[in-house]
Amino acid sequence: MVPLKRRKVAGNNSVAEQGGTKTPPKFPEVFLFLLERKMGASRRAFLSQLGRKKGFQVEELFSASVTHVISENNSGDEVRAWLDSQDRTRRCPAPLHLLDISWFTESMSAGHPVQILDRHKVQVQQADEVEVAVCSVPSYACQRRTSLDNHNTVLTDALSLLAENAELSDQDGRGVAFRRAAAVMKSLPEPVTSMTQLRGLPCLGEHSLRVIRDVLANGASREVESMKQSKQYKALKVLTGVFGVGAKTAARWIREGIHTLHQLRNSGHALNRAQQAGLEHYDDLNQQVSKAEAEAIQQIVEEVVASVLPGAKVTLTGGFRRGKLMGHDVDFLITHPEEGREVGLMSKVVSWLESQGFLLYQKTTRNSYLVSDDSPALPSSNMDRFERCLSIFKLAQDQTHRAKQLGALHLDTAERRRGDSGLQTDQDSRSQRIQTPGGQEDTKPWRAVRVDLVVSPISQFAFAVLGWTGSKLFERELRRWAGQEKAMSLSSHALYDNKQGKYLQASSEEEIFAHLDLEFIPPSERNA
Ligand code: 8GT
Ligand code: MN
Repeated sequence: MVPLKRRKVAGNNSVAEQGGTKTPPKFPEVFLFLLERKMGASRRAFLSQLGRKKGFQVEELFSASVTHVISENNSGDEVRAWLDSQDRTRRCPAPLHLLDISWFTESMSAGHPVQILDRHKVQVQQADEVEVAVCSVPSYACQRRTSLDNHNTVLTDALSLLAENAELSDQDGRGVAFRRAAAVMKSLPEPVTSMTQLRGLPCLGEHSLRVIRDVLANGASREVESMKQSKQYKALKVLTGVFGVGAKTAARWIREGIHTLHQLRNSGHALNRAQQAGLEHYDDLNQQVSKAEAEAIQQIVEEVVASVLPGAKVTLTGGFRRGKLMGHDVDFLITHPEEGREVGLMSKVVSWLESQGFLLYQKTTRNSYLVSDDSPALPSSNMDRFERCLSIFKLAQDQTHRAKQLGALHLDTAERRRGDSGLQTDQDSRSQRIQTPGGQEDTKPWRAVRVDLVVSPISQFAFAVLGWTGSKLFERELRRWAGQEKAMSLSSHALYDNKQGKYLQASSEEEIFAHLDLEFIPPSERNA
């Protein structure tokens, strides 16, 4: 039992540090700000202290988090004029209340925030746009439609760069905050030209607002520009541009003084197979993949899949499914309408592609989600079924060469159907397939493209297609929505309802959105 006096202090001083940890505020939704104008500094200090004693959060400085502005002896227009002079944008969903001191004193006597009545509100002549500001942008990206039509690319590029830098610097929390801010700006129906347009928008933290203000005022953000020029950022970009190199490895190399590919090659570091391939095909892999190239690869994958398992279905996922015209890789999801028929499919597809010389690199793994995801464990029978192949494809550059690649495939398919061994193609005949009619090898008539293949059983297909369509932030927000708002766990395999203690089945993306109580957002509007 805590002595009465101590308990009182602890209870009353909600914002005080208690042994290093903050006690939760009594009214977490309420942030008061007392206007000093006409009230005077000493009365303001006294009232602020009183408020805190009663368990209210009273802000010293006016900021985005304030929900109630209390003034004394000010007209509505005076309060309004003061508010307009403040550099502030508000967050959803808290409306900003402009209140008279009477609301404050009544709340103090009541010991809680009393209901706001008309007589508590300061009277403003013209329509108070701040008070009526509607919260038209919901705060989870999965509640919004975000097409590719971005009206604020300068702002979103700046915020995305800060996000990228944070992620490359092992600061994922900051990265997500900038990604969310960028996503809100992407969803806006028109270009932002003034800070007042940001009123009521969610997910815009102090730092993001500072960057936006800078861009609006000066055309660019000083912070972003100097970051782009920094040695650290440049080196992180170059090194993580090598397929198989993550932020941690890059940071370690930078600490050893490695900043360029040249230095990496000469460092004597033993690179793994993925990194060797990444270094070898660096230029190709850092060049965007076009929709036409993605479609050419799709045709190849479809041919191979059809010959290995007739009836199996190939779906192009990732950014291309969202309507993007360019991407950094090509993602495919493969399934078969009969549960279980997909078992063993991946290894056959990969052997085929390899035997035809289509793969410059490949690594097939059991899906790592099952190990790392915090959703409940899935039945172990699923464990070996969900396979993924990370590969680097060798794609012929032009139509003639592509036709040859496919032609060779057809030939082998026919041979295979006759019972010949299509898998035994040797290296020589493989390389012939990219030779010109004269037998002379072009100056590299092909390019390397990153391709991800995933095989899913049909029972998990809807979850897999939703999970692999992206965008990354949209996926993250879907999972956050599921967890925080619905007490459910969503993964690329399943949806688990924690309250009912059971998995919810779905055979389409629409059904998953419905389980989550979300309006269906089509792929083309998931570009958050
Ligand atoms: P891009 O056009 O630059 O390629 O962009 P993208 O296609 O949107 O991004 P991506 O990095 O290729 O990822 C595509 C989708 O796959 C994203 O939604 C991402 O969350 C998802 N994804 C991975 N890795 C994994 C993974 O290991 N498992 C699953 N289920 N999804 C993944 O990127
Ligand atoms: Mn992709």
